[in-house]
Amino acid sequence: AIKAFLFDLDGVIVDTAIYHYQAWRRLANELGFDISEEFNERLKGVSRMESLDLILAEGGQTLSDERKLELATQKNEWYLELVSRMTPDDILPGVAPFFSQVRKAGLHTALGSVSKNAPLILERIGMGEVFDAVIDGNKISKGKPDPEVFTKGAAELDVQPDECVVFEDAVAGIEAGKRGGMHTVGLGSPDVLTQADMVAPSLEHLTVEQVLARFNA
Ligand code: B16
Ligand code: MG
Repeated sequence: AIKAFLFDLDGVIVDTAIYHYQAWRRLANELGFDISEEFNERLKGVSRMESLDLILAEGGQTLSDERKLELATQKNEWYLELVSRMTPDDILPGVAPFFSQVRKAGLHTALGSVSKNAPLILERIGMGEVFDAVIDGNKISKGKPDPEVFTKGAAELDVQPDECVVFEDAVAGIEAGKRGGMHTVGLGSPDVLTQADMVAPSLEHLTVEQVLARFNA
C-alpha cells in the first residue's frame, strides 16, 4: 500500500522554473546567444552545473572550469534576487488543499529537490515545517534523472520505494522516480511527461483519493 508522497519543488509546489529560466537566459544573452522556452524544458530537475553545460553546448561555447564556476555563481545571484522576493502567495494553486488531504490520509511526505536553494524557498513560502523529510541539492551528489534524491527521501521516511508516489513536472524527475522503483504522477502535459504512470495538469486538478485509487488497486 502507498505510505508516502514525495514532491518535487520547482514546478510542483512553486513556479521557480520561470526564475531559473530568466536567470539562465540573462546569462546566455550576456554570452551572445538566446535560449528558448522549449530548450528550458531540458533544464528542469537538472543540477546547476549540468544546466550550465547544456546551455554552453546550446550556444556552441567551450569555457574553462574556472569561468564556468564564475558564470554559475553569477546566475545563482540573479536567481536569488528573484527568489528572495517570494511569499506564501507564490505557492501554486491546489497545493494547500492537496496537503490537507494528504494529512487526513495519514501519508508521510518528503521534498525531493535537486536545488541547493530549496530550504530558502521553503522558508520564503512558509512551508519550512510541512515535510516530514527534506532532501535537497545539499544532501545529494547526483541530480535527476538519478534516483538518489527520491531514494534518500524514502529511506529517511523508512518506507519502501513501491510504497511511494513521486510528484514531478520534469521529464528527468519522472525518470528518477521510475529508476528508484516508485510510482509516478506527472504534473503538466501528457505529451511531455510520456513516461509518467499518471498525468494531471497540476495538483489543483488532482485529489489524494484519485492517486491512491490508481496505485493501491
Ligand atoms: P539550484 P527541482 C531543480 O530543482 C530545478 O528544476 C533545476 O532547474 C535547477 O537547475 C536545479 O534544481 C538546481 O537548482 O541552482 O537552485 O541549486 O526541480 O529538483 O526542485
Ligand atoms: Mg520540477
